[in-house]
Amino acid sequence: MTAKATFIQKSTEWVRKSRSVDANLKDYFKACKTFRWASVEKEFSWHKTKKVNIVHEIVDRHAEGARKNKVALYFWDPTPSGAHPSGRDEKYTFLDLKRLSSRFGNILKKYRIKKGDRVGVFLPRTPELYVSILGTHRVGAIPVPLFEAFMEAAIEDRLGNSEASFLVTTPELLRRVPWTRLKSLKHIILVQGEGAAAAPSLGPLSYHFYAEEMARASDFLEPVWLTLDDGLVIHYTSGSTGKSKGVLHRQYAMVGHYQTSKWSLDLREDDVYWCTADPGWVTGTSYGIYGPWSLGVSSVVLGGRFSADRWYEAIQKFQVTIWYSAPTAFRLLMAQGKELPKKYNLKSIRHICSVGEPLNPEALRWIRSITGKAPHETWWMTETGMHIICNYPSLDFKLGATGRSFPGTYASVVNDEGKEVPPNTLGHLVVRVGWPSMMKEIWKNKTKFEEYFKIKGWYLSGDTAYKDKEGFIWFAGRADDVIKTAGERVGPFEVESALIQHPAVAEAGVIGKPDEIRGQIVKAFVSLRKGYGASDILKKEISEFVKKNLAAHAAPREVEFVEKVPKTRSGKIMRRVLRAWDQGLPVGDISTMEE
Ligand code: 6R9
Repeated sequence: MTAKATFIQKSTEWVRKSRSVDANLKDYFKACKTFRWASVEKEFSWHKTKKVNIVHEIVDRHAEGARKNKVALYFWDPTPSGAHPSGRDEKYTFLDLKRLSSRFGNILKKYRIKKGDRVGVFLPRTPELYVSILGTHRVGAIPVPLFEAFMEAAIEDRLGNSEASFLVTTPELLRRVPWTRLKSLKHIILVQGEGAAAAPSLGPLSYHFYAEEMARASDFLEPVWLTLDDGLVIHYTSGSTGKSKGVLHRQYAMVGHYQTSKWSLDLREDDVYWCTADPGWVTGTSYGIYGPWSLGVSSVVLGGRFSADRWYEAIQKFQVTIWYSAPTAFRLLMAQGKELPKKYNLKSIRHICSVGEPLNPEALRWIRSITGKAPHETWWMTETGMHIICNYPSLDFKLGATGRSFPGTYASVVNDEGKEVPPNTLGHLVVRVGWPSMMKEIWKNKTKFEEYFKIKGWYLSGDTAYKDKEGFIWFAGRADDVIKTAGERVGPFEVESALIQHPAVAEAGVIGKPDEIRGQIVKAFVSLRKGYGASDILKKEISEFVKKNLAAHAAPREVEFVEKVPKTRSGKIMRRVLRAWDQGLPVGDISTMEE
């Protein structure tokens, strides 16, 4: 493996912590020696009762104890809508969530959804989304959360592959659900939004309205008791080849969510925590639902679109103490300038974490300048289910470094033969197998699952990295062609497949192009079919086409027309050549390229 240039600069600047800093994890190095995951199991009711269901651990046990009337969820969406002309500003206690998720569970039960069945949750970020996920857990079924931005092809892939038999959505989003092609789908619950008046015609499918069904359902439903190995959630995520993969987690993952939320997010009883991620992304479940609520912490959820004003206002309004967000969001806030944050009081913040892509030192410094706190990196993946490499509140760190292995895990850097490499050598970022939140399987794809473990004893992340002499791991890039745009994983193959469905496109090759705000943007190289002429209008049309058919975030922000898409003799698109073209660099060895 050869060292590649990356946009992370090796720095020697430190973020120093004062000795008096109060943190849940006081002595990182001691914890690395003494900490055992088994000790965390005692924090859960199932340790004594042997009755397992995550909804009991994150909702019911609080609702039945001292946290009964504590606010679990603060929901705010000031955007006016048909059903909510003055927006929404709501609070839900743990007891409320127990009752509501029991009602939803009773609806699922009525329609014979049972343990292990998959329930698609395709909703905007609203309290109903959280209630649906919790209710799904209550009956032991497996939620498949889907981003609101997904279009037909993405929905078809995910609901088709997971064979979901039940779907919760809104009348508006339903228009993008190709239900005639989803043979397993039996029932749809419509959460009324705007334009719900017209009852849709859904052929043989049964559909029902959320509000009506919830009003009729009982407030009580004992969770279906499971084993620690039973399914928890499926998150679809992109790889470099083929369709998206369904990453299935197990109930036992809660052990990892709990401890990382405690030590890395530093969550405490009186915190007000804001995770800005949508549950369509693993961050929005592991750390938007499971982790914080396993600790009984109050969470803020903000609905609607991104707006810098509203984000600052949310921090002030809820007196947010712990903020978990992503570099793209920090950069977007940064782009809005210094004057805006001065209008708000951001002093409540005690700790900030960042995830999804490398945090540039400028973004870190900027967030520190407006809040007084430096964002701390957390590196992990849909597949790891929980934080693996982090910077910790009580530990000094080097600006730009990804961090150190979470106590009880061991991340390292190896060469192609699986041998750990000396300091400052680039290699594959790997994790020693056996942490609590590791995925259980790739849904219906054993081969893909096994690919992660082809180096014996290690989980192969697909990232490249190096470790420095002090033991910090530095993320360098992806070893494969996966694109991270605004923190979201996009597989080039999925975008290429969408592109070639456009009548003008003969061939397409897709890469991630470095971008100041988004980290990377999706760039497509396209060759046209005979009879089509290159034009800016066509570029726009092609990009819109992907937006409409796949998802907005996957649509190419840049389209470049080429005579021919470079391919190997065996027909593989040479993205390396595309990247060189894009950067105006020499293309290197192209001896395997087709004539
Ligand atoms: C949680 C999540 C995983 C990929 C991962 C890596 C990138 C995540 C990062 C980071 C640098 C960090 N990534 N955190 N890169 N620094 N702190 O992001 O899951 O969407 O599956 O993506 O994201 O490339 O391999 P997921």
